[in-house]
Amino acid sequence: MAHRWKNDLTKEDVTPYAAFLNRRQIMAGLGGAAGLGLAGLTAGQAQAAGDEALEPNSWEDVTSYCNFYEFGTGKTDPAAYAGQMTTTPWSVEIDGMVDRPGSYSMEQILDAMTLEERIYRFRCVEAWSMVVPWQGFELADLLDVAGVQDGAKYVAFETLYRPSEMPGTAYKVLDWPYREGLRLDEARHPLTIMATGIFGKPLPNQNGAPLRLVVPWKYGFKSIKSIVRITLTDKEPPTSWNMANPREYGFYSNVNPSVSHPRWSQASERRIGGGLFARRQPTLMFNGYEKEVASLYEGMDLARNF
Ligand SMILES: Nc1nc2c(c(=O)[nH]1)N[C@H]1C(S)=C(S)[C@@H](COP(=O)(O)O)O[C@H]1N2
Ligand SMILES: [Mo]
Repeated sequence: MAHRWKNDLTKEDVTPYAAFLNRRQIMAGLGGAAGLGLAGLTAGQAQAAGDEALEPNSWEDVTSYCNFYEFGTGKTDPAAYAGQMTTTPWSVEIDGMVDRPGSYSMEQILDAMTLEERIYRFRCVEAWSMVVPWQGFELADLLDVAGVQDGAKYVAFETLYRPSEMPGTAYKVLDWPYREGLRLDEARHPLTIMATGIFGKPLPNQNGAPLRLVVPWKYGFKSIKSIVRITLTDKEPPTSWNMANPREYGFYSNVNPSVSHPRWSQASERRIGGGLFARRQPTLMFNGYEKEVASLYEGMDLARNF
């Protein structure tokens, strides 16, 4: 396909992020460090802490600490219950403002796409984060297969809704099916991917098999799982979390340390995976992808459009 991509975060590429963390952690170590648990660190140890923050999380972390409310609201519910979801056969309906609407089978999609790997930081609105090696393809490539028509401005996504295999949908915590949306330019951005795997293996069900969105500069809930419908539209689509609580969850949901969630700060995050150095770390604007995506929001008030 048109887009060729490689890891956006090789060891070399992430050095600026590590350096940023190191500065913060060294400063913290010199000042009131107790809260960060970094008192007494030498510069060398802080360096190691920064590097560690960029290592992918373990398979265990990524596949056992999950959010997938269709299987329950507990972090371990998806790993416990998502196994019953049937993912073969699978197809994705692509409709709305496209030249070639229709039902695209997973085989057709995989045939048309070249899978590659990218390591992305992943930041949940609940202020925890992970680093995940994904396999997938750029969403833009799939949109090109369907042929986006002039006038389309947004992309809407829907998750499978199959109550017989999804015990969590018995509870109206969200208005099922789970729905998400992006502006078309966000959807076409080369960082926006459709993931089909993690750690070189097919996606486990709890992580959104067989196909999920990953938008690394947005809070995790934008990364909708187990997608069965993609709709091109000229209107901002309704999204599940915004419908559930518009005060807490906006349409954009860009990672932004300076805009607090009403119930908790977004200034820092706890990296999942424990260990002495995996305490809170500062959250970066656009989750560290500011250079790549800030231009999408030029002239917008991000406190209003949160
Ligand atoms: N269909 C669906 N997609 C979803 C969710 C969900 O409940 N249902 N949770 C979201 C949230 S809040 C997060 S943080 C991520 C978690 O992805 P992971 O469990 O694979 O880490 O999935 C997102 N996608
Ligand atoms: Mo989340």
